[in-house]
Amino acid sequence: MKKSTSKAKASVAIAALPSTEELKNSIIKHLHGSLGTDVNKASPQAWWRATCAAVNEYVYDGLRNTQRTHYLQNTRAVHYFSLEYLMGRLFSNNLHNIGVYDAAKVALAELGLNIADLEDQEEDMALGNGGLGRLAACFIDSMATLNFPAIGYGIHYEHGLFKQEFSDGRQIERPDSWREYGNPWEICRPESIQEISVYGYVETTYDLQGKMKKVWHPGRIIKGVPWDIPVVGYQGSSVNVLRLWESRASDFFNWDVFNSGGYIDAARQNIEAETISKVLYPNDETDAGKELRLIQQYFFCSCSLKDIIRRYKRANGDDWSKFPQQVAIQLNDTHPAVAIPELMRILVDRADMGWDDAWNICQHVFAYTNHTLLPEALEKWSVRLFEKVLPRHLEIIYEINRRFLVEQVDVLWPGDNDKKRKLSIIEESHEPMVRMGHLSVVGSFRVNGVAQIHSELVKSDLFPEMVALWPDKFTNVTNGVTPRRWLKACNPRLAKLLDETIGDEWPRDLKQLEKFAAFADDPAIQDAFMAIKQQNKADLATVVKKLTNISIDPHAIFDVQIKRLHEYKRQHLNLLHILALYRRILQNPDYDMVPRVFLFGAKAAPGYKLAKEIIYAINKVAEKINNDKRVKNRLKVVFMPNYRVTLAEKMIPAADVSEQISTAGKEASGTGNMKLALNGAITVGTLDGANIEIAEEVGPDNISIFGLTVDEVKALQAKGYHSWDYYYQDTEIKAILDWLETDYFTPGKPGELSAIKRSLLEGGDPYLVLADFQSYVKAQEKVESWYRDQSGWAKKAILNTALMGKFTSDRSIEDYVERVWKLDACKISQD
Ligand code: 9GP
Repeated sequence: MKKSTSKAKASVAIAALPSTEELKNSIIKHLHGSLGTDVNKASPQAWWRATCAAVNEYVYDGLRNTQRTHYLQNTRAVHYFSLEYLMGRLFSNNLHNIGVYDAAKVALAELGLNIADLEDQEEDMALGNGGLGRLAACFIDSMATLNFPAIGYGIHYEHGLFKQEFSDGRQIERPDSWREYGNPWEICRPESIQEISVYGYVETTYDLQGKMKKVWHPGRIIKGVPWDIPVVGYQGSSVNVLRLWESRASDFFNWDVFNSGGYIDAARQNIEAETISKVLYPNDETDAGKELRLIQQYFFCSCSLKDIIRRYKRANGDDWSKFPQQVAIQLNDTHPAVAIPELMRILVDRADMGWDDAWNICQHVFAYTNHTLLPEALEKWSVRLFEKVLPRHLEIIYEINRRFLVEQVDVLWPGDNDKKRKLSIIEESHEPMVRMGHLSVVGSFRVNGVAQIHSELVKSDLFPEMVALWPDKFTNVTNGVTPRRWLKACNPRLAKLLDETIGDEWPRDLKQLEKFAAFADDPAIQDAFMAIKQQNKADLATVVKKLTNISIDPHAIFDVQIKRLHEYKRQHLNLLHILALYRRILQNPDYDMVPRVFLFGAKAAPGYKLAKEIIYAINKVAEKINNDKRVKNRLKVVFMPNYRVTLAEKMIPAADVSEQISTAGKEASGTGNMKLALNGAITVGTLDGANIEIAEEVGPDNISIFGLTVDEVKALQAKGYHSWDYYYQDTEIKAILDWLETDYFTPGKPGELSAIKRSLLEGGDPYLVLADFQSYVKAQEKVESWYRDQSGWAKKAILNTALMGKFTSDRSIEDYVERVWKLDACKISQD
């Protein structure tokens, strides 16, 4: 047995890695000493926990070294404020990143255990909805890997994203209790508890010199308890922290009520306080518009700011002048925008700083990432609600706005009231609203979109006047994904082939993949690549059978669409294409097509009716097609239940075709598109989000592009789009939509699937599904013709993997560092 006793390299936080033997001993030590059980009776859970504990010995070593080095060097750090982190499982990720996965696999095997069974013991940490939350998870991985001092801040939700089940094809939501029995990766830090205030009223007072002072008398105080999750950089680089706040009732407040005889009241307030971190809002790309959501946002921002200030003061005392040099705060969408008035409040009301100095600090600390142009996702809070929950903050926002309108807007556009109305942070509608997007732009020194085209649209369509005011404020950082999780860990067969052909540096330097392009025509590599895909597909077929009882043929094309369910993502366009193929097969029993399995994975926001109808329709169509003997297995349709990170890790390595079919201009970037192409899937996609940049990288021969461009979409909508014309002029479209209205797919219940037709016709087809339909069908035919030539396909797939180097989240983070954060990497020294 090869002993892995490798000593750490420079800037590696973990001093020495364990050998297989040492790991084995440590696992048994923890089984006895931490779990209180024994080898002969330990459950898989106990083994998993003991292994986590053994690994944590090294993780904590790295954590200590990282924190000590950052403290001693008083480093500038970035603080990533995000309401969502879609972490998935941490077991294999941490093992891979530390570099002990293989040793642990052997150690466990020698103990009679299969590492994959242990991996299955872990619940997904699903503290996010979709792309935005998963991006945050990739980013903290990259920041640690690249040795950037960084902390992720968020909420320690008791329940993450709901679990999805299907009942007769309909989505049912079940609570997700990811840490019901504790989570071995987190550390509670009661020594860093913070208290925050909400509700109440503001009193105006004057000191002896006649200076006005605002005093906020809060109505409630809530305690924030921090839980730290170590974020292990690849190959034992820095071990950073993700700090998540759990809400509890303040002891002080509680005792007060309790002592005055209000036991029931105290208990109720306890429950109310704990409700704040109870659940993640399951809305994706929609404004939840709930009081609790605003309190969640404020709760985690306030706790995090106080935590940052505590750390800053420990190193710098009361001298605020260095604050902007030491602290950068990245706002992940507008969700944490309330941090801007909160920092102003702390500086002006608590630290007695003048407004101008305080504002100057804010404007050098905050940066804002916009992740969407969808109007329904641009948060607005009613002034009424703000006043109730955060009365002092509303006053501060008014003052920020007043100065902005007078000192900036009126100077550039004197007397132009239309401009003022458009740019005001307060929207003067019948119900006045606080525009969090405007607040974020005004209060930040940098604003970025998440793909080139999206960043352009942020400037041209969303904030053109803000660009006129501050042209240098706006920039782009194209998203990326961590290749550690999304290739090395989830596709070990392909990772091994890459190691053997181009060396093993690629997980840390993804541009190395380019070397793999030289093998695209090599028959031996083509065979090896296709054999790996085939094995991955066979593995997925087993998973599909287990989860859905549907048998699929691993030799068919695996065509995958995995993402949240939303009209703009157009899962229903995919469905119309499936129906077109089915209809062709029924009309022509000998219809010649390469067998194809359409695989979906998607959750719909519980309140999003049409999205749920689309899930139902796909499930019903699937049921019919999968059981129709006339199809002769040319078509299969599978909707995987409970799509989540862990399922993505199984689907992505097995995909042949990647569906990225949003209406141009609607998908800000996408990141699933990157993961799938990285694993050798060919994209069928529109010129939207990062698809455009993927097309530039892989070249037109290796991607199947279709549909209207952003400009064409705008032109069509300006001219007037009439979806009925497509219905009447295209017999295939008409037949399919009419088919959905019959009871063919829902025997005895005609009209059950008619919601899609209604939205496409009476509803005006807001996402231009019918306009893009025929172009989509052609793009699919092109892909099919490519697949018929297996060697040609292998070449395209290899080139997809080889040319995706740009899309590592390491590159995104380096772009943030250069364009926004101006951070230095910090070499970690050991004890
Ligand atoms: O919809 C975008 C998606 O395109 C992008 O890849 C992701 C990460 O930047 O953010 C999504 N936006 C949201 O989830 C809400 O703004």
